[in-house]
Amino acid sequence: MIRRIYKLCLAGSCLLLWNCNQATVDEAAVSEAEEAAIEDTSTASSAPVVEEKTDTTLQEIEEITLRATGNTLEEIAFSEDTLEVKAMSLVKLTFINEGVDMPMVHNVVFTTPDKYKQVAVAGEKLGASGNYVPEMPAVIAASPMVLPGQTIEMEFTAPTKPGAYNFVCTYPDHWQRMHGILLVK
Ligand SMILES: [Cu+2]
Repeated sequence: MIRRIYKLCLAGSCLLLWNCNQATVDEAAVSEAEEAAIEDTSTASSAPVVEEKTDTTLQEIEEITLRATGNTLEEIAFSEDTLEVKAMSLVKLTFINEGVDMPMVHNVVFTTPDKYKQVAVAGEKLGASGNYVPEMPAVIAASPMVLPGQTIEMEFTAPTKPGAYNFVCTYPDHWQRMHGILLVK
């Protein structure tokens, strides 16, 4: 009887040992994978860190004001046809909605060159649930929707590459009259 219990114990401890070995092997595999993941992350994040260094302290600030005027679909317009900013500058935009009545809701969306119509049409399709601003690479920066009489302030970094970019209001049927050029110098 005692011998039998001993045998059982031996078998049990063997099983335990085997389990332990398995666990050790698995842990090693996991930590190797983790190390690889950490290495990957560090390599990937090293590039943007260098970029940040170039524009935080020396970034120029451009303060600009844009107004949305008019109180009907036939009148609506942006107060400026062209906004001019320096490449890579920090743009601080004050956007004033001078509309009075409720349908005069506006936003200002900055886009890559000649993409304002495409962005506005996609925004229109997206509708109110998406705030009329599509998630597209052509969108550089976008304000929230601004109600009649409201003023908002927003900030974004101007594109690195000089050129004639655009800005547009993506509220349905506004882009035809409400668009302009963001001249990046
Ligand atoms: Cu508008």
